[in-house]
Amino acid sequence: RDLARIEDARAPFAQARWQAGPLLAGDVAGGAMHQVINPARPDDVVGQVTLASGGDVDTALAAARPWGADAANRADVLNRLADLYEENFGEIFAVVAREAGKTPADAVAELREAVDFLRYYAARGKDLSAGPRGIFTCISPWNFPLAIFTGQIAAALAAGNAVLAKPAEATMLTAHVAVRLMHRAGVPRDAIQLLPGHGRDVGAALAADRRVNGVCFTGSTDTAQAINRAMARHMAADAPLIAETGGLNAMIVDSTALPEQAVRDIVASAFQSAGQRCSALRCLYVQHDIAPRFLAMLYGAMDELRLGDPWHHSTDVGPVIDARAQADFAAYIEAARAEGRVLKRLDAPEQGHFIGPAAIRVDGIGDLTREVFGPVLHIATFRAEDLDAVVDAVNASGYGLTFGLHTRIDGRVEQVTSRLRVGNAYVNRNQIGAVVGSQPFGGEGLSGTGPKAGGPHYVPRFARTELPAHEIVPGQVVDKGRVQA
Ligand code: UN1
Repeated sequence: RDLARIEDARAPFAQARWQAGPLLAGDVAGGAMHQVINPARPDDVVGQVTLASGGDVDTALAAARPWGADAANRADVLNRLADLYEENFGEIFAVVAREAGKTPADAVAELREAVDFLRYYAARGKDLSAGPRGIFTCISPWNFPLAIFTGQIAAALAAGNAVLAKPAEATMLTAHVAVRLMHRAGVPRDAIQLLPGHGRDVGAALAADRRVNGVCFTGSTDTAQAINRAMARHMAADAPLIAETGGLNAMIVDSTALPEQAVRDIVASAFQSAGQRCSALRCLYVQHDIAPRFLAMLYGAMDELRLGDPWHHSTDVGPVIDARAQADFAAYIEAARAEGRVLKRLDAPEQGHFIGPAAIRVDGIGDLTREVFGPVLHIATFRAEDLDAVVDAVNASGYGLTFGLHTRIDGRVEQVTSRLRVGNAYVNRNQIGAVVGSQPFGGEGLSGTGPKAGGPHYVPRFARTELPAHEIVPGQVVDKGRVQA
């Protein structure tokens, strides 16, 4: 019955061509046109986007106004938006499938997470005593074009800020659908403005502008560092960069693990969403004495994966995001093949930007020189006496996002997690799909600045910092937490 409902709701959008562009509280000048093609089907034109010009960035900055409504009103509007997302699931499932290559399972997760963010941050916004910072720039990734896009904006809005949203270049249509629903829910047009465009133009201009009071970013570690440098130019000591970045995520499977469960969780962690999650498993450590049998089971499970058009309900693994990603992974896997390190590789459909999920042998996580953001799993083995050294190697990567451990020895959980520096460690389950509210998500080191998304400390970071009473000096005027000389 649910499938029939999804089919009916999606059907009107199977051939739709979305038109998108800047949504500003002022006149749009507009720049170049950009055509959006389905990454699974080169003949499917999904829509067209008018990119924001430099003039549009200025218009947006000049027009932006923090959301004057009180926190309870803002929360009502964000909750209404959550309802609108749920009511419009047909259009949302269609646009994320055709623009971002999301399978039905991924589309469901995407919508659920977006709705959870809205309701959770709406509630946290009501607990705030401090006022908004002012204008927030939100720069979001293509791999969660609705959930992370919405989560960043919802947190900034819940605290009362004005938002300038710069969606990922690959998923500007989804962003446009979302912002139209934000307007319908009652978010004022000067509190949420959409600036689709190239990061190096629009994103860089927004991050470097001194009228911007904070930046929220999810994406690569390199880009986060560039944003940080751009913000440093105007020395806005109090303008936060809230960044969630890359990961080189490991999982350890010891010889006491339940093999069926571990295999299922590895396949989900490494290959769901075609491996295009910052939380995805990149480097698996299997205890050496179980490795031959265990890995045979894993490769058998990989053979069951169905690659194909994410529009179909039978598809497990969709395409990667674009031709560049596809060529990059193909070259990466080919280099490993030339060295005799490919352990397993699935065939991929010829049409569309597909990469067959692959397993590649490595000695350890130290062999990974970069985050490979696709369906490529690296596999190493370890001996029981080297467990601490494995954890040290994971820490030495400098990243610290997710980690998985499969074991039935209680003491081992403590042994591993007490040394480990990661944001999210999971035991005897998969390591993707953190749940808003109960499993706040974020990394350590090169993986992010914190606070964790979907956790209690996130929304307060978008509000002004309250000064403790002893820092308030008689003779100064205190206005909602900000001290003016
Ligand atoms: C990302 O992939 O950019 O837990 C972060 C998860 C998601 C990851 C989102 N919250 O799988």
